[in-house]
Amino acid sequence: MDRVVDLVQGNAFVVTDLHGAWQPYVNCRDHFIDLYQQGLADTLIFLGDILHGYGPPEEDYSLAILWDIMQLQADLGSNRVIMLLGNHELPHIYGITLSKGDIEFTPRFEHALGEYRSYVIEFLMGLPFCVRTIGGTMLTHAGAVASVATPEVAGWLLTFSHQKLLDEADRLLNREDVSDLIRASLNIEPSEYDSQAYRYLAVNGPDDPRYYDLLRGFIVGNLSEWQKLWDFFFNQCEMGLSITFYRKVLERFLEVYSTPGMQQHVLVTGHMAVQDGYAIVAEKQLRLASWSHSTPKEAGCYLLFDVEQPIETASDLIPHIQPLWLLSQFRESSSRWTDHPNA
Ligand SMILES: [Mn+2]
Repeated sequence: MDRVVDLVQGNAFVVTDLHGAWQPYVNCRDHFIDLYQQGLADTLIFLGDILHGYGPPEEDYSLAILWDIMQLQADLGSNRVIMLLGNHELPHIYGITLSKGDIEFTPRFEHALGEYRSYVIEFLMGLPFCVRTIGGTMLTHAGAVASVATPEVAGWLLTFSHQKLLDEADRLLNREDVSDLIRASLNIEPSEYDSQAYRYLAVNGPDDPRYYDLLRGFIVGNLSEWQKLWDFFFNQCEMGLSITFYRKVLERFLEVYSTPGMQQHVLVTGHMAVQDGYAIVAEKQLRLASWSHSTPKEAGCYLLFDVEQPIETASDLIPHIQPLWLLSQFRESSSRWTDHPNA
């Protein structure tokens, strides 16, 4: 499967990391539609991490947003609405649990899926990993990391098959003694498996066709391929490195994910916290935060740029960064959207 979308014309409207926040999502969507109808924007791009609110369940609209994006894509076309995979979507494809400190992100969404499960998981499995533009701006969820910045790994990721990895895990699972595996991998007695499978993956007992998905997730997480896949979606970029070294990693990354005619010079990402909505990293990366990762959140930004305009350094994109929030507009639209579906 082709995991890259190449854009050769039009204006791209880019937002990142909404993490289940309904009102910011609606602001982005409606603003894009306004611009689209005026002929000022052509492609809406989400840079992943739509899922998983950090707050209480009643404020987490992850499923409602994802469903709305799926509808919007069906209405406008997959060339108009692009959602990239992020590290908060990826675990759900594999039944892997994601947590940070005390926060367990994945169970809430697994339980919310219900009758939507097969459509949503199929949608997540089909998501692209990156966008390249003719002007040289590449978009992806996280940043550059040495482990995925080789031609071999790039070739593997750009045509990635989730099904192949799942099939490999199923093959290994069938070879194992399940009780031993439960004890060794999950560190529980087999009698406790039912409740754990329910808790993490909403699996309803031994008759559920997904009964062993929790175990399979553990197997996937221990495959060497998983680590490289995860590195692409979750990495810390320049943190812990000298900026000179990170710049080299970044340039290598951009080089190996380029093709002739689609030479990429600048990387646009979300994923990490940013003061006032955006930051330039190592001259070649623009880190954008539309809501969750912006400090303060109301300083969140989107990017609106002509994909044909040649871009050489991240600062070339600065004139195209716009604030998402005008507080008066926020108050007005908050009262307009009181009937949102709850996730
Ligand atoms: Mn992320």
